[in-house]
Amino acid sequence: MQEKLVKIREEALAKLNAADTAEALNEIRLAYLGKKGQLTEVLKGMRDVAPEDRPKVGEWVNSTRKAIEDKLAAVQKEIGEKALEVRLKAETVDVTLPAKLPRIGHRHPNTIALEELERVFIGMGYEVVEGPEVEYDYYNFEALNIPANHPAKDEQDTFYVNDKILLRTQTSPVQVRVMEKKKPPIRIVAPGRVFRADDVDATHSPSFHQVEGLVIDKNITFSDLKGTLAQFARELFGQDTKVKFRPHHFPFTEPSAEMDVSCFKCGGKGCRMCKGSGWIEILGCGMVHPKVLKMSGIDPEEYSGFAFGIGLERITLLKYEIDDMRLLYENDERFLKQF
Ligand code: 2NL
Repeated sequence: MQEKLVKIREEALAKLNAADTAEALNEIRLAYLGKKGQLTEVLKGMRDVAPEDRPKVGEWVNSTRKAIEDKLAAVQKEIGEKALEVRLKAETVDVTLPAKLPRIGHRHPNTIALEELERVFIGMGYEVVEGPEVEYDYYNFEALNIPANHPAKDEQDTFYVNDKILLRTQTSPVQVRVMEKKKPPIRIVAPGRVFRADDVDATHSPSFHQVEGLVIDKNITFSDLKGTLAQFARELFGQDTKVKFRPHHFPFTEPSAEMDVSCFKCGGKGCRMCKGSGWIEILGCGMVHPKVLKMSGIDPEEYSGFAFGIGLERITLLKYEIDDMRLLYENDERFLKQF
């Protein structure tokens, strides 16, 4: 019996010394200590041992079991440490490798043009104001001297939410709200998205952007309008830029005009950019109609003012010599990353 136990121990310890994986260890554990293992078999043989020898044999069995268990634990620990070492080596991070650079976007050409425009007016003491894109018919039309049956209100020109609420067709309603709330002097620009029920082509879109401006104070004259807008044109298109005003009509201004700038590409000689005329149309403007002042609670006997409206996309297309407005809305990266 003792001999058998010594043999079991030596064999088990030798196998354990050679084992190098957790699976191998488990197999050895089952083979010697498991329910059908060799030591268990020996214990079953106790029946045939004389009663007076049983304590001694039991002790042998126990010491053999303990020797195998101790060795098993030691080898298990060793294997675990080796595995950890291998893993740590494999997972080494080389902190000297160059980082992956994140792709950083930039401002949309429309935003670049808008911020340039805002900068010019802020420099002249204007405040930038914004307002709702969904407006009351009153602020978009009525308060701007465009009455109920005016052709500018044609349903085909405007998106209506219901008969009192619509998508604004200009940013003037923002300025009307300021006139109602604030006592002059007023010097504001109102940039923002506007809507028209237009089909898409190279120069039209149902949603585009406008920058309107409004100045109201005592003794504001058409000279102030001309001087301000000429200065604006020079800052935006260069100091040599000339301006000219052509008579026009808007319901909310009287008199009204459209302003052209001398072509910044050819200097006025005539080229493809200005279609040979030497001039480029830039904005609409005029002296605020007395009726418009009155409706918003400003006394036209005491105050006067001028206003203007600029199509932002038009400025962006000119600035970057882009010939199709649709490019601004398609968000094609190959186009956008050029600016
Ligand atoms: C254009 C013309 C214009 C205005 C907008 C305005 C606003 C108020 C009162 C009076 Cl609150 N006028 N805005 C005036 C003249 C022209 O826009 O062709 N825009 C692209």
